[in-house]
Amino acid sequence: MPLGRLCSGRRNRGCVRPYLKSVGFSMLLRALATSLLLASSSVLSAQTFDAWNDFSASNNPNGVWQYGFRTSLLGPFVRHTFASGLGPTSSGNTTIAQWFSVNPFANVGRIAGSGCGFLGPTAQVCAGELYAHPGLSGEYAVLRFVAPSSADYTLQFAYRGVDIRGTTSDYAVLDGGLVLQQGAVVGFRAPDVGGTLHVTLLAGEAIDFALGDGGNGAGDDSSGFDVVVSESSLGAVPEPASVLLVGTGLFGVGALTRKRKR
Ligand SMILES: [Ca+2]
Repeated sequence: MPLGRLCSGRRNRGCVRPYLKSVGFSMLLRALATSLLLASSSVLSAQTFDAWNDFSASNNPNGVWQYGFRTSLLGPFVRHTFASGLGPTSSGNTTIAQWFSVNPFANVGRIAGSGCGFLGPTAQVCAGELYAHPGLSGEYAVLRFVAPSSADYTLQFAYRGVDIRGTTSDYAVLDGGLVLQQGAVVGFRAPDVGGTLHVTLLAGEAIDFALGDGGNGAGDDSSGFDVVVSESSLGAVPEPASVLLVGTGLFGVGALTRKRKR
């Protein structure tokens, strides 16, 4: 059949309607938009975990988080079993909730109030940052993230020294026995060190954010750090519901097309 003149909207007698117009272009757009909107809603619902916001001094494990230490950089992870709601204070303006073990200490915590205060005579800790100090015999204080599901994750982390005499510690991000990234944490509130990593984790797989003594002992090694983990939207595996919804939308397009052909 030879192509005829396309309908212009004014002279429609004997003309050929454009295909998309013929199946109801607005209906097509509506079906596609609905499918994409519903599919994207599952991506937007991907969870984000903020270690400071989520911190608990009563639960360990605490959801996706655990507080503990490694006996060495590649040593086994040991979960802390003792939490202190009130830590040592010297200036009287700081309370800290923290997990630690009597030996090697290796504490992980956060201040209970707002603003900044001193923990001990020289460690300044502020709301919004977690606090850690390495163990006394080379142990690493560890914040552990355990993947709640098999997915791609983005790890955002930053460390800074918070001892006014100048911290000399080091951080490492580990996936089991694999060091993903490490670096020195030195000085007092010098520019943050850290970064962003993208990883694929199986459900139950752990990432450790570890703080060590920098190789020169654990004196004055108080450090502040931030960790936020989020499921990556780009690499996220579509949820079955999303696939179903997209399929439903495409089915709707197909149904419109078939209806027109009859
Ligand atoms: Ca040190």
